[in-house]
Amino acid sequence: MKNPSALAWLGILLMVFPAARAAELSGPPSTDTVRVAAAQAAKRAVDALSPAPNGKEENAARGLAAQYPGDQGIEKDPDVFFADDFESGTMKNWDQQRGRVVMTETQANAGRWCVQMPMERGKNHGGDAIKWFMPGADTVYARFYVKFSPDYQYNHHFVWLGANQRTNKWSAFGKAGLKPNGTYYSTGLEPWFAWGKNPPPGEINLYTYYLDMEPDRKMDKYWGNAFFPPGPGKGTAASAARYIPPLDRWQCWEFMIQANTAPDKADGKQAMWVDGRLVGEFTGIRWRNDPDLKVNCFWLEHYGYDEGDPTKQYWKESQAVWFDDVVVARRYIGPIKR
Ligand SMILES: [Ca+2]
Repeated sequence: MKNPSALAWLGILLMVFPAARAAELSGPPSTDTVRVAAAQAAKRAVDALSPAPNGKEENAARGLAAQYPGDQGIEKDPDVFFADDFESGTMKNWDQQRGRVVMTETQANAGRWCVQMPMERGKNHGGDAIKWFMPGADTVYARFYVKFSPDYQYNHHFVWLGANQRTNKWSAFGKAGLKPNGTYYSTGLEPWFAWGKNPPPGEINLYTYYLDMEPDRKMDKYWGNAFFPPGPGKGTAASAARYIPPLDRWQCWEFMIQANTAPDKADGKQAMWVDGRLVGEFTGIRWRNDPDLKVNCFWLEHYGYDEGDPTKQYWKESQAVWFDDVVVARRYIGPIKR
């Protein structure tokens, strides 16, 4: 089933993500009204592109990757849960993959191989690959390299870290629109188009499901809450602090979740980096009320062109992303030491 039809693909999605994808497929045209409000509130939005992430530069020596030039051997580090440079030319290191996942020997960030996930209008919704590392940890970082096609537009959802119950590896999936019940939390490092205010591929933000998240009061639904740079609060879309990633160039993205230390304490955090520079750091997050609920899943995803995709008016026939050099670890990883 290399190229499932749109219907077949929908069937697969509904089987695996009954609530999430069904909600998105059947939901109203603009599901992310929390973000609409944020975007509308951003009256002070500036049109100038951010030239570079405006956070402080991470100390390279602090990064785990600094100890492993070329990432060689990094997968054996005791702090690493998972690493894949795709040099096997396969997706054998992943637990599962779906949709358009294409191994390619051209354009790798490092080595010979990388993985391409194209998205083709009317044919598919992109592709994805999932890796679990049960039972997981309270603090998890994920770093990957990404490149967008030169004429890329926007997507609906992107790369994700999730916390599932030890006894149910799917508990964080299929929760779009639902009130958090303490059995999961998740965050996605995503580019957001801000209803056209942000040029492609959109500004990076963390799209987050957590215990104390805010509902969409108009719809009485719980869509992911977006955290925009620079923190520590949620911020607003298309602000002066936004970071718009470049197209047609490999770049190093990293994000982390640190769970709260007690059920009643909002002392958790999350953060994101581009090319080793801190872009956003967000605190005061109560992710969970069960200390056993740990971050244990990494989802490499390029998803869109679905019925709930708010970027519909910008769709083109096809667009693609390439991924390479994935590392998931207990501590800050940082860019590859070349
Ligand atoms: Ca590679």
